Amino acid sequence: MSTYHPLTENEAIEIARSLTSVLPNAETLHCREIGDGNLNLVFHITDPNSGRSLIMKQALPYAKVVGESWPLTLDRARIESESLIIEGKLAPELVPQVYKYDPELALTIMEDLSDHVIMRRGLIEGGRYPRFAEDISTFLAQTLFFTSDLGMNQQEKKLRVRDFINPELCKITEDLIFDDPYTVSANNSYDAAIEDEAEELRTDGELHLEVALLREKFLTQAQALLHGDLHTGSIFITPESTKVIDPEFAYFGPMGFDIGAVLANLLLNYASRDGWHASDSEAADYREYLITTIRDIWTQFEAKFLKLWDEHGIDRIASAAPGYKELYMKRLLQDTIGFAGAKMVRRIVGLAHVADIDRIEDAAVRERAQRTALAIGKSLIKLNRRAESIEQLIDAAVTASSA
Ligand code: SR1
Ligand code: MG
Repeated sequence: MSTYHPLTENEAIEIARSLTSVLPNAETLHCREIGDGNLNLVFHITDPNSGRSLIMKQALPYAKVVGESWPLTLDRARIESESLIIEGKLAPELVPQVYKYDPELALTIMEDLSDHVIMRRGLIEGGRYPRFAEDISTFLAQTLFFTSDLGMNQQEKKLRVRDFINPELCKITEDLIFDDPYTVSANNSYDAAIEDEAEELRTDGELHLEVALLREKFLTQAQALLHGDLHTGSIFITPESTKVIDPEFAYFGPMGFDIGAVLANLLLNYASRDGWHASDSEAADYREYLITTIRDIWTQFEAKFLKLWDEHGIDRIASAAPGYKELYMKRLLQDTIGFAGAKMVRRIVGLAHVADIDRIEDAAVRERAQRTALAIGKSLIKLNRRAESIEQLIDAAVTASSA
């Protein structure tokens, strides 16, 4: 059983039986494969007698969303389980507990979070999450600061960079975010109604320059250990709790890529609201909630990151050079805004879309949401190097949605 092969539900049950510390005295176990993501199998295993349960996530040797024609390394299961362990130490309570990692089977066995909902779905349904800004800003500040040269020994960091070289998963990002949307690519997919927008993306030189600069950062800047795919489908949530899952795209890259991913996915939801409310005023009210959340995330992240720097900074030069901190935070905001824009654009014209927009049934409302998301995305990409404040991101979103 231990040689790699995709597990059946019965095999998953047999493995679960050996985890007696999580499922003690289990007699009948139930198992369902519930993976609805782009890449992996996910087994949900429950013991109906005790009510205990766990999740088993198995990497497939190809990208499930495309098929066996797109081979993919199983090493991503190691990257994911090691990242979860690091994140769990830096941001306790904000990631699932890992019970076991099996390298042969590319299998991570972890805490079941099915009392939470996937945040993308929660937002589509109009849920409000009062803890989210506080939790995600803590997750970002803790994980990014303590894996950067500001917060960890710089020689140890280089060894960590080696452990998290993740070329195949990074290549997906490099293609899907920084290349395909701006060219004719077989990976792209979008509604015929927005062909004019796709054409504009292929010919806008100003946009191409900014995307090339963002791509250069993604390729070269090993600033901190990123989650690497921090969209709202990678977050489990309730009003009282936030759990970040799925860090298989983890690698050392520019911090703004993770922060931008969170903001981009809130903005994609923002662009979709007319598709999910009975009245304009309800949609406007929810958009206001999203904007407040975005503002709070950046403001709280910035305050927490600077506090960590003051209290735990290990880099004498970075702490002492006059003006360095201010410049560092300004560049981080600019990267956040640029990567947020790039992440929005790819979700409208590229390979993997978001349900927030794709599941809007009315074609005209869906088209409007797609155009709004592209307008916000493009304006953030063009704004990035000039940005001085999070209010400029907010203004760009409000302006694009009221145009
Ligand atoms: C082929 S994988 C497509 C997308 O799914 C993941 O969640 C990442 O966002 C990736 O770009
Ligand atoms: Mg994922």
